[in-house]
Amino acid sequence: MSTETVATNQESGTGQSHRLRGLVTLVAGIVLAAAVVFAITAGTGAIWHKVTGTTSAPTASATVGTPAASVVQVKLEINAPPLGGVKGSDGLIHDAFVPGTFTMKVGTTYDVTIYNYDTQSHSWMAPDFNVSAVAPAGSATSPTITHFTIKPTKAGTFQWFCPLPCDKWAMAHNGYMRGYVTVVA
Ligand SMILES: [Cu+2]
Repeated sequence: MSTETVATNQESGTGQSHRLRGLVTLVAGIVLAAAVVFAITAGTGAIWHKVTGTTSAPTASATVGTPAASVVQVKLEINAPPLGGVKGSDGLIHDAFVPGTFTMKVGTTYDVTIYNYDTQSHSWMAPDFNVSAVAPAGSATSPTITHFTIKPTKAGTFQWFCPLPCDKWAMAHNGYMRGYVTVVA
């Protein structure tokens, strides 16, 4: 707005003073904007520090009466190099989640991470755990990373499978595009 005023007054005799006033307004505006940005940044920084301090407090969960829950990390790899899959009983390399079968404990929280090295997407679906996690297509050098959480509530053997059309043989064989999770008490 101030720049326009400067431009229209440039031809008249008072152009110089208007121009100066416009400049002063502009500089003042910049200084004010910088001060606001600084204030916001400083404020955010202070809040961030506060939150970090609170969450890292080791006694935080104990104060609310719940036992400190440990989260177990589980890594699943699809077609990881160098093989790019798992050899089947037919002698061919097939699409596979590795591991395809594993054991979990009732009440424990598992943070599962899927690394997909395949150039097509796959999915880890287990209705018993209410999980349907799609792992988007990646590559041998740059796998996609997908997270999901499981907290088993009852013991038993539960099937998981990849519902996306992929390697037909693998989809029909446990340990490849389907498998079991054994939950123990
Ligand atoms: Cu699949």
